[in-house]
Amino acid sequence: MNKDKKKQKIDEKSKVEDLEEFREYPEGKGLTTDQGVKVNHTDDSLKAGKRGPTLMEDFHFREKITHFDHERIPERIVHARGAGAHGYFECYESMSEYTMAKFLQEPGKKTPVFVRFSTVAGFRGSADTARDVRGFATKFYTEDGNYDLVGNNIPIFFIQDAIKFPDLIHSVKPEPDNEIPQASTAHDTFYDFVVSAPETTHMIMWALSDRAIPRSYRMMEGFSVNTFRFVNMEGKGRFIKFIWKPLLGVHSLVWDESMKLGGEDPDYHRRDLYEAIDNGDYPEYELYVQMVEEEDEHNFDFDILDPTKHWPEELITPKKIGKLVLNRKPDNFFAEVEQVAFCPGNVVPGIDFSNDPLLQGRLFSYIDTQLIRLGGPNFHEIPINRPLAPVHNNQRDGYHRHTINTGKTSYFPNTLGDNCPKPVPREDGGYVHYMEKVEGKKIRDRSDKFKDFYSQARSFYNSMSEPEKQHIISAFHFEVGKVESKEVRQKMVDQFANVDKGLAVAIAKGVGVSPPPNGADSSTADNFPSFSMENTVKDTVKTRKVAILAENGFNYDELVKVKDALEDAGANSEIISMYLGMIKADTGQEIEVDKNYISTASTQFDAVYVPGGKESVETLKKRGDVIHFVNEAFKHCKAIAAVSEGMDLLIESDITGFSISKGEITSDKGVVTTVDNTQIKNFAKSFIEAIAVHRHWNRGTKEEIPA
Ligand code: HDE
Repeated sequence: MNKDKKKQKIDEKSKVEDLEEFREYPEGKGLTTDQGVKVNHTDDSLKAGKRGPTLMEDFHFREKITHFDHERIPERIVHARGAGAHGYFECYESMSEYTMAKFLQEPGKKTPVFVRFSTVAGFRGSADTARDVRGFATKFYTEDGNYDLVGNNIPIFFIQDAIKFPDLIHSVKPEPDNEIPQASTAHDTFYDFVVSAPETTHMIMWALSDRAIPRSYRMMEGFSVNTFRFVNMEGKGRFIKFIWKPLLGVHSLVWDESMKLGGEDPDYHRRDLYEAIDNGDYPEYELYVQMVEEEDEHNFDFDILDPTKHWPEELITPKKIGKLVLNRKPDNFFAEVEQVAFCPGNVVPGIDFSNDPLLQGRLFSYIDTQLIRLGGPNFHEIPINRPLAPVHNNQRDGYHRHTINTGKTSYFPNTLGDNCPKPVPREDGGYVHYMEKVEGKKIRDRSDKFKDFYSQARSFYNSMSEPEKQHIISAFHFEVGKVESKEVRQKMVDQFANVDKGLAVAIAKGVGVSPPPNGADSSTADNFPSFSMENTVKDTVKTRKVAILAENGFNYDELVKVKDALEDAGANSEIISMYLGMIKADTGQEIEVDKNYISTASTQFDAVYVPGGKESVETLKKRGDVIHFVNEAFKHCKAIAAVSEGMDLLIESDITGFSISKGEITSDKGVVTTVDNTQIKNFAKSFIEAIAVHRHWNRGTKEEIPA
């Protein structure tokens, strides 16, 4: 349909409605060919006799097989594995003082969006929970055209100049001789690159932190990474970076858990996203912008154009400007998630680029990759990529052209077509590039401040809580421990001595090389609390998943009252038992089991609850898989609660190092217990508080637990 004829108002649903003309509904319909011819038999090809050869004239067979043969397109060279959803962005307050971007002018204005989350290194079929950076790409379908905010969940990047991107990615992808390992940085070529390009140091600190193993796409931040520019109606520019902050807080898995989930549920993040939308628990994030006045460009210890440097929130306060809500799953994964094409170069009036050399290269790469991935220059016409704003220009033809351009002129200027489509003046919304003065000699070099590779890496380490530091050291042990070249392992230790000597000594110990003779002391570096996930929001259990372990003979009240309290607080719970079907309480009521121990694992829950009931707990205590379930949840630092006889299961398992109730409700290191089931309401409250903490890192003996 001609968009000019459609109503021009763009609201939160307009992209979803725009896609309607392309949706196909099979319900109650007859089978047809691609030509619309009704098909009356699709089980046998047309043959010359019952046992004879298939005939070429069987157009239905030919069409069906041919289409199948051509179903695959190249996967993305990076960010191949992902999941996406529709939603809207709502502006909180007018940003007209800073930008003329139309979607940021009016409080309450809603703009439809499509978001794709991804991992970077793995192939399209790889596991969601691999240690990796996550992509967080948002397409805003604004009235001024599409704006793509193509960010990551880590605020900086490995390299400073896009020219090194192919080298970086060749080193991280599976090695070329054997295509091993899948979706993992833990191999020789990657760390060989790291030690050869020390600008990677800061990013490695983030990538080996818990940021790289998020609990959920719904619980991670998003960063523009690159420096952009806001430009207002008067033409004044400011340097900016964007941050998405999830309302549920920023939370991670633990490494052992993320590895196990890779096998137990490789679709863990994708499933989590779609389940949340199905349950009406729409993922929400607030958009913040950090702004730097042009006159302050050089007032920082770091160069604000250097993508390996973060803009600490403590130095450049983020301003909250709006909210993103994801409220609709795609109807068809290929048509929407696979074919969506993001490009950081898709900007609208009011948003412009900086000279960040990584960004400059990105502006070229994305369109280039879409040309091969989506098969030609008309990928902007694929429904998910079509802007809601009308498109008029003299671009013509090419593979898969949909638009039927009318008229004789496909050139400008012209007289035969009244010079249309004509350039639009700035006042009427025509995009005018920011008039930045640029001069210089043609050189292959970078600004001096770019050459400080270590200061922010030190600040990052110094800003971590003790458990976060321990997790980083363990991540180094895993990653560098997988490197076969002893020389590269030694170089890693020597390089990270520039971050912190204690860190380097700890790495050396785990990977069998010499500790460094000298090194930096990160405790003298700046401390930025915003770098640490420890300081994130921990006031909600909304959408957290709780496993309730019960068998026949469970205590009905103890189970149901806690289950209800969890649900009231917004958490979800599932009953796990030996077999699917119904289990019976000691007072006769029946309740349906959601999962058994074969079909799930503790890794798929945020917390565990064991209600009492003598017979139920006696059965649980005898089962190795149940003991393993509890041990594993404890090892992964999850909240665990048990009431009355349920406490016996905790005693039977291998978990230790916390106090258990002798009467009153006891909550210690995330283990909440009570012998007194008349207190169930307060007990549930303590359990909910323990779940909201997300993980209880202060459990001393968890390494000794056999799970
Ligand atoms: Fe990308 N990146 N990238 N990237 N990137 C791609 O484009 C590239 C970088 C990011 O869900 C590719 O369509 C270069 C930083 C996301 O579809 C490709 C450089 C950040 C996605 C490409 C970078 C990103 C991509 C592959 C300079 C965070 C997935 C497929 C070193 C701000 C988007 C595609 C989606 C995808 C190039 C670095 C984010 C090859 C040259 C920094 C979220 O064009």
